[in-house]
Amino acid sequence: MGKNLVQKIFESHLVRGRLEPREDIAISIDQTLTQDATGTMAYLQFEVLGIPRVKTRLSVSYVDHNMLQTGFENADDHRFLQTFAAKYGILFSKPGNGICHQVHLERFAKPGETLLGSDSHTPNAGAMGMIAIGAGGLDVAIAMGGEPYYLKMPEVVLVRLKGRLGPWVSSKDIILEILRRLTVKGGVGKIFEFGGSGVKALSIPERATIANLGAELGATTTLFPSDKQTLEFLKAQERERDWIPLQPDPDARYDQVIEIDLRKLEPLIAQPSSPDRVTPVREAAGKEVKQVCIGSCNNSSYMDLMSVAKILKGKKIHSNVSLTITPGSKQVFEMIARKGALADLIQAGARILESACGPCIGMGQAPSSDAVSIRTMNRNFQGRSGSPDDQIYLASPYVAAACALRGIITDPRELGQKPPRVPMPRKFLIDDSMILLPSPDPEKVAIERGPNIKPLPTRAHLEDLIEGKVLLKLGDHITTDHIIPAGARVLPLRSNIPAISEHLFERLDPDFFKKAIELRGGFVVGGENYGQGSSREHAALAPMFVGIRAIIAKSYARIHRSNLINFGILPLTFKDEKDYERIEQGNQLRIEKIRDRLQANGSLTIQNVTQGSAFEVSHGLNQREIEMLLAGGLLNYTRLSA
Ligand code: MIC
Ligand code: SF4
Repeated sequence: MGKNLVQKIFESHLVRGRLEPREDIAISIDQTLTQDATGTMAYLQFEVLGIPRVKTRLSVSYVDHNMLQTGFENADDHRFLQTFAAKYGILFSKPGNGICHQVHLERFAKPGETLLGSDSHTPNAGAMGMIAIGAGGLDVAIAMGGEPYYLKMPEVVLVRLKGRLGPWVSSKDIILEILRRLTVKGGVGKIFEFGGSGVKALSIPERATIANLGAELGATTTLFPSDKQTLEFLKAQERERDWIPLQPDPDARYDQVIEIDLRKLEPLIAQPSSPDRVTPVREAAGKEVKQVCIGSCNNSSYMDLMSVAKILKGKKIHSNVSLTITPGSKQVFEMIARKGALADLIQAGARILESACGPCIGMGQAPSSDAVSIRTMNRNFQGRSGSPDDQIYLASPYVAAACALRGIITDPRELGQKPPRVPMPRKFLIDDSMILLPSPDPEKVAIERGPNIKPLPTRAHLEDLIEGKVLLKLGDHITTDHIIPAGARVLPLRSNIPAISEHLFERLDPDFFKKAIELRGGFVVGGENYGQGSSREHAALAPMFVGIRAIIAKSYARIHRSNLINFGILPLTFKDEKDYERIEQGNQLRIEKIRDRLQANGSLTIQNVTQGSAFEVSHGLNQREIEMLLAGGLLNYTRLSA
């Protein structure tokens, strides 16, 4: 029986289990990446493991999120990360070198290898034919310690592309079309493997746009073959030696097949406030636009920005529009500068931002009240931009450029017959001077810990009885941005759990933290896809810190469910969804004999003390997860089994 590409890479990394859908497996990890907003926690956790040097082939620590230095906090975190990397054998990508996913694609992603990253858009590197998975920081810490990564073998979906994209239609529209069809939970438990004749014409940056946004489907990852395009890109990055060809067998089997005829696609746009609210641009056309943001880890490549510069060259953006440009990396930044494209963007009226996440995560550039903002990014969850009533639309650089010129939502096909041509450069500008190598004398390196770096909160083993109030009852698709917001105010507290916990659920209930502390914890009830979006483990650490021991929801997003387990919080699901309807905020709940029931792998009964009733919940935990929970989380579990 022929193998698909996912099976081939998993097979060469399989440590435990069988490669059948939904089987528990463990794979070895070749590379890891962290960014500063999740990295500080990941490294504090790695430190607890007591291992002198990382055991991975390559680990890179990036600084790209917490770049506004309005106080000492972010700069302190950067110093901690730099000294930590030097001591423990990790490459350190300095602030200014670029956004983790773009830099990793340029300099490190390698066909056939595995990458685990503490950021949900790690699958970006799947464009290079590698298995790249987003996870919580603790999972990444454990992988740096040489342990395999555990997951349920996902189903493999073949996305068969045929034909070629028409003028002004871009790879962003391919993934927006998939989001339109499958929604933000359509990819949970799945890997999307791209194939078909239409793949051949897509360059690596175009593939990365798709793989990156695959995270919004809830997918485990997205994977492309390694072919001529891969070789061409690696050659241009002076990394030809990293290339191997990788294709599925001709008779490979897939669990599902999706077909997309590229000729039929048109420019698309995701409307506020979910990446799957996709419609043709022409249907949203005419709305007044006040802000356009081009860049982020999506669509910030050299080719993306060159094409925007060519569209804007010699023109002026609309007087009502604020346009920002974020080059994805120093490589991109310097190349557009040397080519003169940067000057074209500046003359057109663009505001140039540093190579960092910036507006994408609300680190500046919050739009004006109720304004329509067109962004080439990957997330438009309400309020993420920093303005509570934001109207964020997601679209390609072509659409963004057209909107910046006209000041209204505009189908880029109105700009002319064809977009300007931007070929792949034969050579990218290679300068790795902002990637620091680890110290050859690690014992001499002292780790700098400013006052913002607080010790890791710990937790004892799981209680046998959990009792408390339903502190919050929520609907479907609660994102980790709802649970722990990011943005300029909260992000600097990522290495300080007591302080960040004060922001827990603040956008949904400003008194949540006070209530949880007074009542010493309680329960949170959620709907479908609870915890979608970011990999931030603070969305589990902060609940743990305030004493929450169980969440009850209809279903969970993959990374958040793992994070809950990692920090000893039970991710329970309703057996009968009517029980979700019955339960009310403020109800007193009680779960008894938890340890015995889990040890016997049985379901749990929740007594609703207020209503005088009881209902059953399932946990769906495997044996390893049960043991982790009983131990009070992954760190305790790992130390016990060491
Ligand atoms: C995001 O896009 O939400 C982030 C910020 O990059 C997160 C990571 C984080 O919260 O630090 C992600 O995608 O995992
Ligand atoms: Fe940064 Fe935004 Fe990409 Fe997250 S999605 S890594 S915040 S640019």
